[in-house]
Amino acid sequence: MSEEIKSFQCPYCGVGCGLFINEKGKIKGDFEHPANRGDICKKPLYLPKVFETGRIEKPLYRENKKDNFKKISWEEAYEILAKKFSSLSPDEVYFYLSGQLLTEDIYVANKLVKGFLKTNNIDANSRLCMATAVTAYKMAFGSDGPPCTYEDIDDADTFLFIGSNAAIAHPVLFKRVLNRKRKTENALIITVDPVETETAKKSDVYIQIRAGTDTVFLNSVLYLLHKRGELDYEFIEKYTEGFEEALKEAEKYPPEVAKEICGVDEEDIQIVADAFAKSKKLVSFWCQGLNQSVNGTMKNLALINLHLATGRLNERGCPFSLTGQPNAMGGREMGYLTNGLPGYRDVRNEEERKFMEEFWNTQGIKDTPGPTITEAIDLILQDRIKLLWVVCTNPVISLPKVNKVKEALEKVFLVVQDAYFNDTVKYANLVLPAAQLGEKEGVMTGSDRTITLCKKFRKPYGESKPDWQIFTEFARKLGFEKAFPYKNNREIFEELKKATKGRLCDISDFTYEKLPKRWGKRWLYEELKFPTPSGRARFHPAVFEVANEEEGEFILLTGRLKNQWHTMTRTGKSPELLKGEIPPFVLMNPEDAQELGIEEGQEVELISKYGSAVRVVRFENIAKKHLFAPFGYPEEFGDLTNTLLSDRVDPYSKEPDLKYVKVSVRPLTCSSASERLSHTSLSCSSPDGESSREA
Ligand SMILES: Nc1nc2c(c(=O)[nH]1)N[C@H]1C(S)=C(S)[C@@H](COP(=O)(O)OP(=O)(O)OC[C@H]3O[C@@H](n4cnc5c(=O)[nH]c(N)nc54)[C@H](O)[C@@H]3O)O[C@H]1N2
Ligand SMILES: Nc1nc2c(c(=O)[nH]1)N[C@H]1C(S)=C(S)[C@@H](COP(=O)(O)OP(=O)(O)OC[C@H]3O[C@@H](n4cnc5c(=O)[nH]c(N)nc54)[C@H](O)[C@@H]3O)O[C@H]1N2
Ligand code: SF4
Ligand SMILES: [Mo]
Repeated sequence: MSEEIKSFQCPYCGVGCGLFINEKGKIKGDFEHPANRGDICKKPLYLPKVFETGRIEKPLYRENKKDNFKKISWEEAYEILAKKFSSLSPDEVYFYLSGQLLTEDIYVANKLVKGFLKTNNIDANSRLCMATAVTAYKMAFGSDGPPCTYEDIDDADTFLFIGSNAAIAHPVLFKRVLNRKRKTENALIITVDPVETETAKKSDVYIQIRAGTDTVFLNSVLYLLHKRGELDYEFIEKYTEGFEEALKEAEKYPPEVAKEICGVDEEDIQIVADAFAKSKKLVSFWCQGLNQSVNGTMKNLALINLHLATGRLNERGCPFSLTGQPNAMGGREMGYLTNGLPGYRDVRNEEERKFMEEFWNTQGIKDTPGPTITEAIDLILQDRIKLLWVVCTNPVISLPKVNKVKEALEKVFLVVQDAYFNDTVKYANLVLPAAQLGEKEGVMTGSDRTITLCKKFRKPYGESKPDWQIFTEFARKLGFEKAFPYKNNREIFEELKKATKGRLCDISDFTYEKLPKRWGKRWLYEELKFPTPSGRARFHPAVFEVANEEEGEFILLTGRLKNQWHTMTRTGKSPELLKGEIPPFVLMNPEDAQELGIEEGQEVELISKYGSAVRVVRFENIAKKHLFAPFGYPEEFGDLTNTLLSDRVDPYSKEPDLKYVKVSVRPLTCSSASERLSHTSLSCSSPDGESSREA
């Protein structure tokens, strides 16, 4: 793309499509971008209409949350912050970032927090998203980063989508898969999901699995392939370690055992085994159906085990974790989680820590990871964290166990740095207006490691500023002028890229002018040498576990809507995108509904150990005794889905179990069903006459 063309990476999903805005202000797909080659989905088309709707214009402040906000200047905002920080110890403050920030934003924030405030109290919403995939990739391959690229779609014949509804969550990528299928003889798409999603409907095989049991299913496939002698024993011998232990665990689950646990047929296990044994090239995609689980790391490992055991890496296939957010990858490269440092470094590694101390010309980076965001919520309630700075994420809607989160947000001194008035602002003491996409410049990394420059094409709204600039100015206010000299984003990029030199994610020779460009080889582990101590990829026993802390007849799953982006601060303002997605609904199996005397369109109250929410019932082919509710509706649409969820986490990745909670269903009586489907009001009475909202 030439200089004049205002190109950028889509601010929504991790496919990382290259887009541009034309002279008429319309957003189009960039034909020269390798991620999408001109393709685009519906969501970004409506961005220009909401650039200015509901934006935060000026810094706002109130010491007491009961008071109204007062408009203040940036200088006053920094004064307030500097005063607060000087009265708190490093571990009494906490930063909560986002995979939707630019890499430059993330780098500056992380440098300030870990390098100069000297606390590792920093995490990101990737904790709710990619933390599990990061953990599993590191355990198996010794390093993070998807081993393959989108080009691997174009010569594969078999695709497995497990715990991924890519048709709506990664639509341009899914279209690429469908295209490939159209052109390929005997191509096969298999989807494994408790819900017959749009992805499942467009697949050749749909396997309806009981939620939470993927580890068993995938172990069973491994068992079966070994029994049939269809593993790639040469590959296992030459390039891996730990096979025997992994197999031993898998042997607990012969198909006749697994089918009972997973609620599938033996034939389903055979189909997937055949695919791994016989296809020419098999790419498996996964996302939150595997990651957001108490058993998430094990689910990931069970899938990676299958790839290792069948030699399905590089030309023969790959395990491809789909990243959710547009720059979750950039965040990972810059080490924005509690343990990370730039260049895929880790605070626990002395050499890596020392390198960054020298690089930043500082000392005393802490050698233990900080608490994760769900742990930080507890620490707030224990009065051990007193200031929370939330950047580019909307935790009051997206964190689990919302009632507890609200209690913490009410208690803490809350700084919200956002482009829009989101629901978290309601709990803030200090609000900092951030410039959004198009109002700032910097880079993002998509799912397959391609880095794209997002150019600036409009003035920042009101007094809003780029996130990197806010952190830079605040760092200077604290006296760190020398370490934060940045006058523009380019200076930051020039610095951060040097921190990656010699690392797996080496971008030290990248320049803004030569983007988009992918880091690493097409196959990250092309020579089948892995950054583990032995140089081999590692099998791990994938041990099955499922939460059993609640009672309730149904398992509630949560996830995404086709045309909405998370908490709807932008997409929710577009009537075109809201069509068909409100009122907030829950998917239910018609047979389950019949047993409870529930009609389609009827309102029900979902009740868990942690809270309740009213939803309109829609029928879907979903596993019996399972329900699925989208999570992102803001409070103006009614009860928050996440009030129902527990905050238990996967023990390895500390990613919350966002896709599994037991609930009971209470039918509410309402007027006619068809009417209910078309309006958004959620007020109606339960059969015994009391108001459901107060119940
Ligand atoms: N339209 C749209 N697209 C998005 C987003 C958005 O908000 N809207 N958000 C982006 C982000 S950040 C992310 S992380 C991705 C998420 O993308 P996905 O993970 O694909 O989307 P989800 O709807 O969260 O969950 C995927 C599927 O997991 C299934 N599932 C639940 N439990 C299990 C289980 O135990 N096993 C299996 N096999 N499946 C299970 C659910 O039924 C659901 O269909 O989407 C990205 N793309
Ligand atoms: N139940 C349930 N809960 C979930 C999930 C689930 O599947 N089920 N999924 C989880 C996952 S995978 C994710 S990724 C999270 C997403 O959850 P959130 O991150 O909370 O959701 P978003 O709506 O994407 O929030 C982004 C915020 O950034 C603001 N923003 C946009 N651009 C900028 C900018 O340039 N700068 C700043 N400072 N602000 C900006 C937006 O206005 C918005 O308030 O939700 C998680 N929560
Ligand atoms: S597929 Fe994802 S990155 Fe591409 S245009 Fe759609 S939301 Fe944006
Ligand atoms: Mo995500």
